Amino acid sequence: MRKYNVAVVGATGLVGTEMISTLEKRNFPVKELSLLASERSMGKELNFRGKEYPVKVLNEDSFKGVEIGLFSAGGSISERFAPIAVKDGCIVIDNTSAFRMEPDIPLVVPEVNPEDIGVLGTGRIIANPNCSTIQMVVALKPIHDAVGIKRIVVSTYQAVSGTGKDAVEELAGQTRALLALKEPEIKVYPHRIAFNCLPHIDVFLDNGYTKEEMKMVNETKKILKDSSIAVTATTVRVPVFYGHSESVNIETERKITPDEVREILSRAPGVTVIDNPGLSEYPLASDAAGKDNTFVGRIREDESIPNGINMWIVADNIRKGAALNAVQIAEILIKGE
Ligand code: L14
Repeated sequence: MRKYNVAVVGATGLVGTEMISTLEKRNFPVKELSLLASERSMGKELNFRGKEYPVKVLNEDSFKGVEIGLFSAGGSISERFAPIAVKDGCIVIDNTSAFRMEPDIPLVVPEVNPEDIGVLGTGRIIANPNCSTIQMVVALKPIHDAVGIKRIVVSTYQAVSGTGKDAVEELAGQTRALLALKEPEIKVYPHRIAFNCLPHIDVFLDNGYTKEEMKMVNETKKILKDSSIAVTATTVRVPVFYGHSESVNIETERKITPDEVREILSRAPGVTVIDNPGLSEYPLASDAAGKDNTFVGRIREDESIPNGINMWIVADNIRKGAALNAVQIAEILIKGE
């Protein structure tokens, strides 16, 4: 079996380290692994398959001979280095929002639109969607195929790990401080996140929505290839370390019952239905953390309209929301080889 030279850009971050362990866990055929990060990570080493790999400083020559580049070092790094990698013949799987809405760049969730990945070929960019979008479309695609979705109203409850290590430390530090009756330090978010909910993820736009909310709106239409679906989102940061939760309301073209939704989703790739309210069983961020699948529960009729369903969708934002989705894209890329 052919093996591939792979680079991880942003290797020391939460998503980068998860990408490395996902490549290992899924036995991705890696020939040479190149771990790239900023100056700050100089001197660090990371383990892959029992061997220590030095972290190298990302520069313009980093992509010579690299076939697949998994990027998760922020939008401005992708904007600068993805075109350089592409020129060197590398396929960039980019986890930032830098290229997602470019018409010529595929935006892919393997369970939803694998046909957009194509074959390895020469250098180009494939975008990995936003974490909140990924888990939502994994659950909604089979329903859209069955009865057509007209409108989606989503509110998210997003973990701090989406922001990175600093934010994970900030939630832990603020929680410790408050329980010790000390003043919490506020650095990463505009307000205290411990014991709080912030209706503010990414920056605010002119229309009053956040960029995170508009990513959910626009990416959903692109991935489902249906610009007629009406989508509106409210994205909220909650004091959870790992796992995004979403309250999702859909209006469908044709009637579908909660039982039919459960039946369809129980057969859907990448989905696990947990829906026994009588036993207090429903998806929880604490259970989804560390798992690959997207979990769906609280499936019930929206009794306020003729064709409406409410549900609760949860996934590990670092895994399916980022690292796993990117590695799944790479797996499909090399399948055609
Ligand atoms: O990939 O949770 O567009 O702060 C940017 C914001 C990922 C999550 C993206 C967060 C996101 C992130």
